Amino acid sequence: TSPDQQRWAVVTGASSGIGAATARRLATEGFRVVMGARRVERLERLAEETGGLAVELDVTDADSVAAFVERVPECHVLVNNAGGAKGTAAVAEADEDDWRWMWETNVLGTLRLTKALLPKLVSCGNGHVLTVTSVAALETYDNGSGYTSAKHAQAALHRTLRGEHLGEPVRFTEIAPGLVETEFSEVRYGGDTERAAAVYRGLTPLTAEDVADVIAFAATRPAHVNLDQIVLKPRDQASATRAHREP
Ligand code: 8X3
Repeated sequence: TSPDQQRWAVVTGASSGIGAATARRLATEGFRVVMGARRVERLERLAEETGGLAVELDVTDADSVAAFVERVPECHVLVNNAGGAKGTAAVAEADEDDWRWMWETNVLGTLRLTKALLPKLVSCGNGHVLTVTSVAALETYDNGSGYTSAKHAQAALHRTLRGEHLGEPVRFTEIAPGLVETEFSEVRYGGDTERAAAVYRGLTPLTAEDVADVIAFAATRPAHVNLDQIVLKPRDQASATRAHREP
């Protein structure tokens, strides 16, 4: 690929799970991938493997975002993947620090990266923002309000961009996965691996690669095709709270 044909992708939360799988997958599609995450040593391994760039990024920190964006030469695709859940308290027992972390990573993180990279996404002539939300952006459930509210807000921000940039050469795709087996549940349950494993017990969850496949598909459509919203769940999951599990 000649340098002027080289397409650049930015993936946040790229050190593990959906982010790492997406970085790998976009590299095989011919993108040069700038990978951002706090755990930079993991990124460096991935960068070596994919020929991409590993850059430390904390999406909750405006200075870190500014330094990260400085290192991004061009941006055709932005995958807003950084985020997650912490805690399972009812609203009546809500932990403000958990809420703040969820809103900072999922909502303000997406805002910061998108805002900083939009000029590059538009000026490249064929930009694409893919935001990984969740079925939690479409539904609410008991003991999940910190996360479902953050995902609803992140999705609202993402969907608003579709109208605000109408007429500009930039596409917007929301990816809303259900049960995907990653470090997600371990983080939600504060490192309780037993509890985390139980989330995926008795069914075949999606893998990070399943989601990366869908992201890559959306990102490789012709420039006039905008996949607005893709919801993907395991076959045995009907909604955020309803799954069929083998005993
Ligand atoms: C993760 C899916 O069902 O735990 O985003 O909200 S769920």
